[in-house]
Amino acid sequence: MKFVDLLDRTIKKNNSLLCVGLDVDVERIPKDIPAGKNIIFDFTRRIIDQTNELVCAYKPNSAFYERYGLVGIEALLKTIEYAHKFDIPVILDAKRGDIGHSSEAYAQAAFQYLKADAITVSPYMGADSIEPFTRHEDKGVFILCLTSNPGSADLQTGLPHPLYLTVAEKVKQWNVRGNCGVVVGATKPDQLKEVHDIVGDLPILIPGVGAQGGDLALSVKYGGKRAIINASRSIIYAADPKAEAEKLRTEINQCR
Ligand code: OMP
Repeated sequence: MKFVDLLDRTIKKNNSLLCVGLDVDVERIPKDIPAGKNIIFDFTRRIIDQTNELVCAYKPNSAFYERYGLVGIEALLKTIEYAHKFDIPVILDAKRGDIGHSSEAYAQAAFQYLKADAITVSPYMGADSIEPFTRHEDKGVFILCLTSNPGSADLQTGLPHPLYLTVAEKVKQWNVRGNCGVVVGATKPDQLKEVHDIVGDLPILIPGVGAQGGDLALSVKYGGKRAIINASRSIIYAADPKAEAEKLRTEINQCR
């Protein structure tokens, strides 16, 4: 099944645009989960058990697993496999992008080894760095358009014709197989509207609500019908992740 169809099906089934980010920090895992080599997967499995009826996707950020070495990579693999038991699509947040044959190696790692359904990539190296990902026609490719961090002003918004608008225009051209999306931070709602005006109904991954203080209502309003609203820390480290996910899903739906 194509990523966008899987996404649409899950949005509908769970009546949700919420994406829970699985950014694991062993120091913050609740103490009732036993320490040891399975701690990371035991934690993500619990979050998935608690939230799988409330989300449209999960987004593990690869860095939070890679930093724990082999144990972390194994946990990432098992986390993706476990999310699939509930038919929830997984967006691997890896922000890849390199010369063609290196991008193809990254794509194989993400799609064939880890079995992610979609990936985040950087547009910096241009079309031939993106095509090795979009070549995998059933997989989704989210291209960083305007990121949520303060440093996005250095290159993305500071130029006479802002780079994020050029990226949005390019993504439309690159979307020949219908599997591209863009990433726009929830901290930039006005620009999100501009991007949506360019890319239309392409999926827009919108991280930055919760811990980064992004604007939820405007993100939903301007993100369109495939706005994927991601929150990581504010959900997975809440005292009750299920209640927090439920609350955020409801808030999102009230703005739809
Ligand atoms: P929280 O701030 O804890 O909700 O986490 C946000 C997640 O989204 C992290 O994994 C970030 O790396 C990621 N992210 C952003 O915060 N801002 C962006 O512009 C892009 C991403 C991303 O690509 O997911």
